[in-house]
Amino acid sequence: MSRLKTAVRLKLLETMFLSREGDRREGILFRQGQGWFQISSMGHEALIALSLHLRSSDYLFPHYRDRCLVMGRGVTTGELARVFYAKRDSSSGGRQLPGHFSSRKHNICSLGSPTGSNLLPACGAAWGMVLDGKDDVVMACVGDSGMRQGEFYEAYAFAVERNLPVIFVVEDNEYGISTCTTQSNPLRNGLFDMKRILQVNGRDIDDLHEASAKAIKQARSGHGPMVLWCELDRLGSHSSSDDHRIYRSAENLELIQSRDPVTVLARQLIEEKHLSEAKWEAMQETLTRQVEADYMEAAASNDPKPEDALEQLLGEPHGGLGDTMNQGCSDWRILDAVNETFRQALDQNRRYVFFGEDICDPMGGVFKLTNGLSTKYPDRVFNSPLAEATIVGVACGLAAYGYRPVFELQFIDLWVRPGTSW
Ligand SMILES: Cc1ncc(C[n+]2csc(CCOP(=O)(O)OP(=O)(O)O)c2C)c(N)n1
Repeated sequence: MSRLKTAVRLKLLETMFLSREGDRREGILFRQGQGWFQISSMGHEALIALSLHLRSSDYLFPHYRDRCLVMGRGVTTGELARVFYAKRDSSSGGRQLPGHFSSRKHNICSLGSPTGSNLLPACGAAWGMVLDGKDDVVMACVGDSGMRQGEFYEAYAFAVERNLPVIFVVEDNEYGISTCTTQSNPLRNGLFDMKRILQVNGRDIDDLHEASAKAIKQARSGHGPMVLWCELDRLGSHSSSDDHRIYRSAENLELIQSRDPVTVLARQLIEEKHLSEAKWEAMQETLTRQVEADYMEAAASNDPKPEDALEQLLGEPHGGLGDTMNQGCSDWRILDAVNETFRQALDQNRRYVFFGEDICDPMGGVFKLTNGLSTKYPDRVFNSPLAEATIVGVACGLAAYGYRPVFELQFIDLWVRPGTSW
């Protein structure tokens, strides 16, 4: 395995410590009754090395333990502190939980609370890159427990089917809150085509750097998705609402502390004489003071205002279709008007993409709404797999990336309402 240059290792150590200290500071503040929730990334810091091969035009759909990875993309402690306090001038204007990282500037898309729900939108963004003919990539991260959600398998299947430039990063810390995942781990259960999996020591920046180089190169060069399976440790409790001493043994806690990636990297650098004990002490002291100052400044900044509540919800409306919409014939059925609207949209704006079950010709949709469209616009009208989560999730990602997805759910009334008889 090749080693990163010393200057890079020192820089990564600095950011890893900053991330660790930010987590520690938030833990203290939470216990003091400041802030509403905290989820720590302690133990996941070495994942910052995954950012080294990413370009600024690539996209990241992070896991909630990726504080250090998003810092590797350029997010600062001050910004994260404002997210912790849900301040007005934070990435979501105070709407999102801490840990639901986002940054428009750095192409970091926020996750929702349902685990695994960031993966299909990640595929949507990756599809947008392919439609644009770009060689950018998407990195989409998930926990080892969250990746048992159906969304992971739908996302993986869609990415393979369409050869999408996605690197799925599984952050395998062996736990989903209190449940040990060793029995349910699909990698150990032999579920994957191993050609697409790279197993990585997720505690080691060099291993992560090397493996991500391979995965990103494959995705960037049009060979489809890869899964980076990173083994690492969750050093703290699941969240501020949990105490992992209830379900983890003292021996296990001692073991994971002994391989703490921040301490291990600092010790390596000291042993190799690239860092002295005194410098490491001084670095920790300076960074700790810096983090404290960032949180004090964030605490004093403005809270969101009630009148901001409706801001950031909708994008700019795109140009309308104009008067031509009124030129239909009096004998048109509603579906003829819808079909004509779709045709004009595709005609006038290359950002429109259609996707749904059976929407292509010769079927043209089970209700014929999309009749004729795939014949005229084969590069923007596609049949989807029979997978509604894929349709909705990919639409979200493609829209966030800047397309105008018109995605059809064939039937919405498949579920019987309580009290309704068949
Ligand atoms: C769909 C859904 N079910 C349950 C939860 C509650 N929940 C939040 S995190 C979590 C465990 C996730 O573990 P893992 O994916 O391994 O990530 P880790 O916390 O270990 O980093 C659970 C059960 C949720 N947020 N969403």
